[in-house]
Amino acid sequence: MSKNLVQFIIEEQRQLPGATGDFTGLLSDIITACKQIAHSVNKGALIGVLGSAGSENIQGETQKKLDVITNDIFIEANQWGGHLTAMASEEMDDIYPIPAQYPKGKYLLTFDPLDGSSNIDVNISVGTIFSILRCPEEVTNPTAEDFLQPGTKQVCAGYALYGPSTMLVLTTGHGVNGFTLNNDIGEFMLTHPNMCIPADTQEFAINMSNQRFWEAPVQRYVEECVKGKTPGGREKNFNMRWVASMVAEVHRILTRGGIFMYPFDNKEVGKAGKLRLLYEANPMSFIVEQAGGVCSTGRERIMELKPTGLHQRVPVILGSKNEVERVVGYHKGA
Ligand code: AHM
Ligand code: MG
Repeated sequence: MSKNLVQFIIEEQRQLPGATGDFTGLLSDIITACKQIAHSVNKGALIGVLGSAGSENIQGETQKKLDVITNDIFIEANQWGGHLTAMASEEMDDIYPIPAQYPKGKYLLTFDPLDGSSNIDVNISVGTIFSILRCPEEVTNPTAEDFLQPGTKQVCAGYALYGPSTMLVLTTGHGVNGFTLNNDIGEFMLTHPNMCIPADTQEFAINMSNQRFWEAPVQRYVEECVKGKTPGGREKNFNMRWVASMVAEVHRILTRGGIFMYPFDNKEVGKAGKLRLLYEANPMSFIVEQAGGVCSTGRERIMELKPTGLHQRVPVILGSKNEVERVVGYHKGA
């Protein structure tokens, strides 16, 4: 029988001298949260959780009922265990310090509880993204500033994908492993060990409706993909996908390769892209790089950016090495 996620983490932790089990405890709380979210997402209309919550988050986006419910699930599951000092989420304006009645721990947790939530009412895959950072030493009353660490400082990153099956994909900096939820026994089982992204691909993902707002290097890359094996194009033909759920796109890329772009655009002044650095771009970059892929804004490696704000947005170009490097090369030449 394959091992479950907690067994896997305990075995990984045994390799690390001085490990206290704290991290395993935190991960097990995160797993509980993801199982609860899977349950809510799966029951959908049967338990009345679809539709709008009638509120807006800090990004000015209308919150779905499930955005709010899943945010609460994540907080409830992770605040009591004594592993965290604070949390930050896409759905909360400010950080969430661990309330005084619970013990505090040494980690910080950032998350997007339900990414791709515009898909929820139409029953298309959505996901949860999370990232674990160390709380700076001797900080007991954390501020947003303590979260502003580059992605290279992440201890762990993962996502849960609520699709035809529920999966949890994870890295602690030693490769990427995927686990599938066996609903009969309520455990995530190791089904996709050592996930690797092929260096080459013939599949790209981008929201083409934003084409007129892109910069020249992305215009050029996509134009060449679309032309394929015709004059002015490439040596191969390309296929295109756009699920509008980053978790589903990244999962596809981890499974069969591809390139995903939510690049810089000039659609709205002051928005350097759509996706958020701390709880979307950084965790996905950690996973993709650990699987042999590349992640860039077009100009810089995402994980080396020094964050300036909790909800900062960044351009994201990630996936198969040779294609991402090509796009980065076009930026250099521009
Ligand atoms: P969300 O966090 O508000 O759900 O937005 C993030 C999502 C990504 O999952 C997806 O890649 C992108 O936004 C879709 O954007 P668009 O609506 O432009 O297709
Ligand atoms: Mg999101």
